[in-house]
Amino acid sequence: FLSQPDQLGVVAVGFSGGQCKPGVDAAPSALIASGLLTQLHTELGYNLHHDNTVHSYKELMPESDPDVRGMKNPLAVSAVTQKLSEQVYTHAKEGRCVLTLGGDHSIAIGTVSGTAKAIRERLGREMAVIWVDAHADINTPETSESGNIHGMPVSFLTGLAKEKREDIFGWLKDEHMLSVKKLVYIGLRDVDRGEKKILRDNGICAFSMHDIDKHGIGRVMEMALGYIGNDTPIHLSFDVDALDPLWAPSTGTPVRGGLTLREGDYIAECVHETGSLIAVDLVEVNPTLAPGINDIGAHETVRAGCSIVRCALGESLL
Ligand code: B3U
Ligand code: MN
Ligand code: MN
Repeated sequence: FLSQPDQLGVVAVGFSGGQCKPGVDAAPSALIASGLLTQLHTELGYNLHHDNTVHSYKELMPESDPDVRGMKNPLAVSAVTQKLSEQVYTHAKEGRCVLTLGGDHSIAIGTVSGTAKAIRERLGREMAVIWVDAHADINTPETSESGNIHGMPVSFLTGLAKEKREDIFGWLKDEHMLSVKKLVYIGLRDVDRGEKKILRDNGICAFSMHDIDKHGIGRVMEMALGYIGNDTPIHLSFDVDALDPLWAPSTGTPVRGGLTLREGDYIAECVHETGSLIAVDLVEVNPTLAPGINDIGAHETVRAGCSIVRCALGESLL
């Protein structure tokens, strides 16, 4: 095991500033209220290290936060992710697997940078990231059409986008970085033109929904894990919009033609089976975007998110 097998660091991040729709900040409370952390403790046997706080990082919010290079809320996203990076680092440095409940996907700037640094220091290794998402989230500020930073985290984490200002991701140093060679996407189906060029130019390993239809999820996971290689620490960053809106409708940018919940669970199970999992992010659950009567869409989405997390942490082991 690359982390202590029964110790879990938990960070709950109620942050929505990486995109424009309010409500993703309510996800951690909804996931916790549905019993996720209790189950991880009582059913899966984890010793949880959690401050029992859903962080909103209000104290970090700037009074004014004008666009920079087209990015929306750049100061807020930078400050929150910098703080989160330290929180995640502290858990990972102790050898704990780290579960982060988001929040929109911009928070991965904090989670991935935090684990990357800890794994370098603790194991002298470069980790890999499996990014499960309908979107590639690899826009640079210049290629982005929306200006939403949740569509850019991978470009900042890999150094494809850079900003000198310390207060706008300039705090990301070499030790926080992820190699483009250690990144694998699964579930892509809504990738911007500029992003497709970035994926091609950098030879980034990506399995789209087309690939999953063609080969099946079993073969795709063999190829994805084969690409990463044995014994490489893995950070799983799971955007709930990778799932088809049938299973996860309550999310900011649903895209039809996605993973079944069973396929999502299978991805998480395969990553667990490697024994190399060092962190899991679950992001983009938005319980306030709830189609259907009695918020059924929100309940389904929260249930789906909980299922993915439990699978990644070993629920399906016999
Ligand atoms: N690629 C688009 C849309 C998007 C990215 N991530 C989500 N949506 N969830 C963008 O805004 O960069
Ligand atoms: Mn995403
Ligand atoms: Mn997405």
